[in-house]
Amino acid sequence: MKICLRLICCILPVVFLSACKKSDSAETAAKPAPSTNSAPANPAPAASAPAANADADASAKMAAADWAMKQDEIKNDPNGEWAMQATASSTYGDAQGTARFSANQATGAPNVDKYGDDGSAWAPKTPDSGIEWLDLKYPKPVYASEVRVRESCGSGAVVKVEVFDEKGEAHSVWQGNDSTKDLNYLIVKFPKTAFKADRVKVTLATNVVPGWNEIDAVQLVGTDQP
Ligand SMILES: [Ca+2]
Repeated sequence: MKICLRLICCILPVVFLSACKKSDSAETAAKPAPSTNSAPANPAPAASAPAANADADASAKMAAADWAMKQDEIKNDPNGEWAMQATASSTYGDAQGTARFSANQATGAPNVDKYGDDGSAWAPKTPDSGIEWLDLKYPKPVYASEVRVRESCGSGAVVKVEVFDEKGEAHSVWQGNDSTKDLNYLIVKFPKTAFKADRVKVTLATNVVPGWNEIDAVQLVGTDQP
């Protein structure tokens, strides 16, 4: 199924893009919840519209620069850490270990450069069947204040983010409508936890965004001190 999609992608980029994109209905409904926001949008490649003028080119360049700056800032955030280990509800092709699309592809720093189907991200077994989750472990327990989920295909399907205390108890830090589009972060901010967390669970409803929903990386942000 996915191989078919890739073949189609080579021939018909338009078809491929629509498979990874949020549906129109979801897009219009998407309004960032007060406690979340996305990094500046990853601008789509400039369309070959002959009407494109210098102003449009300039603002597209500015938006692209803005996106790149934000991606770099997050990647190098001294208070951010990347997962060292992950498990998931399912994986594409039952990928194990560090195979393409395995849960472990969501560990470490982001390594997907382009929005679309990519084995350097985690993908669940099926594109649209419903609830799926990714459970990530971090090297250093921190008093957490933010989780950043880098979505790389079928963005917008995250419905819940939880962090775990040292006793293994889950604390929901966000639940709502994910407004992330294209290759970008769902940014979940919350009051700093009273406990140290070293585990994050991200839950998706893959049925809300048609096509494959993939996660490249998840960053936990926090400090040593409460
Ligand atoms: Ca990755």
